[in-house]
Amino acid sequence: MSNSQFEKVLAETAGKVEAVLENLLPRAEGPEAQVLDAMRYATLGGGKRFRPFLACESARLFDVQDACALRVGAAIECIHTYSLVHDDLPCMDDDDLRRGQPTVHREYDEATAVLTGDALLTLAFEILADEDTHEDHRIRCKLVSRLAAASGGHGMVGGQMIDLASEGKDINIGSITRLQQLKTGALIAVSCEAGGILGRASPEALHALHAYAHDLGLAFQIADDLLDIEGETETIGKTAGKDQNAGKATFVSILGLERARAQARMLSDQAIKHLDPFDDRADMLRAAAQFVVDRQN
Ligand code: GRG
Repeated sequence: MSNSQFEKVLAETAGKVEAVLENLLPRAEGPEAQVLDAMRYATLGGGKRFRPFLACESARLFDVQDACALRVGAAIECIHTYSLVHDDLPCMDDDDLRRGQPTVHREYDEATAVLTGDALLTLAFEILADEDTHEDHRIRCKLVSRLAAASGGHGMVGGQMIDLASEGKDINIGSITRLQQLKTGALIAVSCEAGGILGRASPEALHALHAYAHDLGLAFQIADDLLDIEGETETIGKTAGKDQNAGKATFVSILGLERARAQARMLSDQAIKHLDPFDDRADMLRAAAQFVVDRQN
């Protein structure tokens, strides 16, 4: 499958997820309207919707209804968006541009950006806990518990903490791999796992999906590090060269451009191999592994 065919399907899924998010995000009304407006601004203002795509395509392997997978994808996107809003704050990465538009604290103010992230995080769990997400409360509970674990102190938040604590320090490839597995990889992994949970996948199938997501997440992060150096601000929608200018340790600063590129390709190939137990319904996931290393934004 060519990258343009893949991008077409990715964009179609993004459109469906946005329609679901548009409905699930509260209307900006009442005295609290500012935070509700900022939630809509942050969430509906672009983004590839790659994590919802992974949830939908993993769910497709087990013939899960689209509507359920899209709700789970929307919940994961709320968590991802919250992480971006908080990451852009002056106390963290201090960025002015995200998804090609001013960051939330720039468009509104810092307190509103903190509250926007908080409200998106909690909205994600409200969506998952709703009966419309799955009729079986045990499946809903499992989704809540897995997403909470992936997002929290031993997941994305933990990775962010290690990242902040590593600033200005010389860290090795093992440490950066663990940091990125938590910071970026955990949410990518749970996106794939969620499709399997919705579809009551066997432990073997869940294991294969997890192995795929592990390698995919690392390849995605290496590609992100490469884009920080090689991408243009207009194309990537955020300030290019930030990590490099801040002297941050990344896969590229440790491995160099060529070895980092080769490592990303190797991980992408390995991710595709993990999908061997699945039939051609996994072709989009195979194409996604190719896409992450070829993407320009
Ligand atoms: C603040 C709790 C907290 C966590 C922040 C994920 C994260 C942790 C920060 C984001 C910083 C960053 C740019 C990481 C690199 C990988 C990454 C998550 C890129 C952005 O994801 P994409 O490319 O973005 O999927 P879009 O805009 O397409 O959704």
